[in-house]
Amino acid sequence: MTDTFRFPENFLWGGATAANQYEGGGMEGGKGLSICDVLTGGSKTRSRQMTWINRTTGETGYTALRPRTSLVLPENAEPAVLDNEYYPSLKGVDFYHHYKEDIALAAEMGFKAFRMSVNWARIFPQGDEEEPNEEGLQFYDSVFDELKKYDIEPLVTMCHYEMPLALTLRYGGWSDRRVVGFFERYAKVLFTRYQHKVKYWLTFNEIDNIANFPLICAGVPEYSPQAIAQAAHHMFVASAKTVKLKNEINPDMMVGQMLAYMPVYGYSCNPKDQLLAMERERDALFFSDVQVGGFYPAYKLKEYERNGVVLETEEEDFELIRKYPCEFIGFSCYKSMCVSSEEPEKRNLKNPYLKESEWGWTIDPDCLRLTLNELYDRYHKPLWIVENGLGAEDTVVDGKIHDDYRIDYLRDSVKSIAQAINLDGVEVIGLTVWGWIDIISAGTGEMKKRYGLVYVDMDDEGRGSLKRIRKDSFWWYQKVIRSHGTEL
Ligand code: BGP
Repeated sequence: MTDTFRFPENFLWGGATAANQYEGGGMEGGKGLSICDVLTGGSKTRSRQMTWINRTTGETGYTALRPRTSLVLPENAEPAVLDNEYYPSLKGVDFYHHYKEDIALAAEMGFKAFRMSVNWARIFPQGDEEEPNEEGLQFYDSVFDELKKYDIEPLVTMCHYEMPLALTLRYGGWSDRRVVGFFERYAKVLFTRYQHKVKYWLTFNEIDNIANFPLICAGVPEYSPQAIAQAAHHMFVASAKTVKLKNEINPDMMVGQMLAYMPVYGYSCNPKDQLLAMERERDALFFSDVQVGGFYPAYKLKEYERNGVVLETEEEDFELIRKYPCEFIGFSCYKSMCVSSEEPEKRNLKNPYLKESEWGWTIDPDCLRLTLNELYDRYHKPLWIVENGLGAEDTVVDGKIHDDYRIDYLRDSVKSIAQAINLDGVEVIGLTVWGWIDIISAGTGEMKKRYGLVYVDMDDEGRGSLKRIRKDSFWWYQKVIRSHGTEL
């Protein structure tokens, strides 16, 4: 094998999950409700819905959650868990009761890193309390201790597409400045308690997705440029304060940013297509420019001016943002996009050079090398691919799952990362394959959109034994890790 495929000895191979899709135990251990706990499952063609109850009349109902749209519930309606409805996030795939078994499987594959998230509402059930929920803290103590047993490094997201529902109802989520203080308190509790167990932290999962899903990303029901910009600003301030706090409590820890990144290709060599692609890439890069670069870029300030967006800020904000940038960049990268100046309203055109997954996501391994280079050139900070993988339907045949399609996808991804390291000199900390064990899909709430190297016996309605079964990709990844990426 040539040097092109050699990975550094200390490369952190592993897998990724998120509490709202994995953990379950949604009503146990004193946990409060999170936003996603009141969402039903959807499908490729049907959006997830928020369920609600009218406290006066007792009437119940459903409101669809659509991208780039405000969530408006009927008057007097409050989000609620209804009887006889299935809520994927409340159950996840029950890591809450299976964590020992799951971590043993991760260790068997040879994981060096394990990405997970702490469920904010398990620590602060309402979000605005003074004191944390000790039972919740103990749960994560047990999980981190179990990881330690196998020498697996946790990578912990502090807010992965969830926050206490009460923060949305009482404050409108991150659009309210007071939430910065609640997050600071939460961060302080996590850092103080886990400083000797967790080194790597990520603040907000896919922060740039706030522009598509302000409710899921930031607890903001309103979809407007003003509401989104203001909430994002508060998150930037919170991010800087989190880094500052970390330095004060224990500078050995590292706080990273987490970006959803998709290279955007111009459909043709028409310069107008390239300009449009540049603008679309900035939709994501703006967030790393602030959180990692430490400043508001001029292109965004101009856009705010054009759209009449006026930020409410405090004097110290910009200084904090400048002084306390994130120390590494974690990003998810699954696919690329394609845009044309002839149809600018279309956010993504079919790329004739690429195949697509069953869920219509392009299969484009080169997007990893492109992203790694783009981000490294721009910020010169270490990078971590914290999500990549293929969502596909699996079939169990005689108790086995032959998922060559997933192996093919991941093999090409690993090659692309190897090229960025060996040909381009990009500094890469690790790779945590998304949904290394089958979990609920964030976008559709389905179970059948599986990313796992380990199968979980459960269907879209939460029925099944929850038994864990090693797929063919499990053995493949084990080999890759053992050989430091030289045997693909
Ligand atoms: C990212 C999220 C994850 C995740 C993944 C796959 O956007 O950070 O939470 O689920 O995408 O998306 P999906 O589950 O919709 O297939």
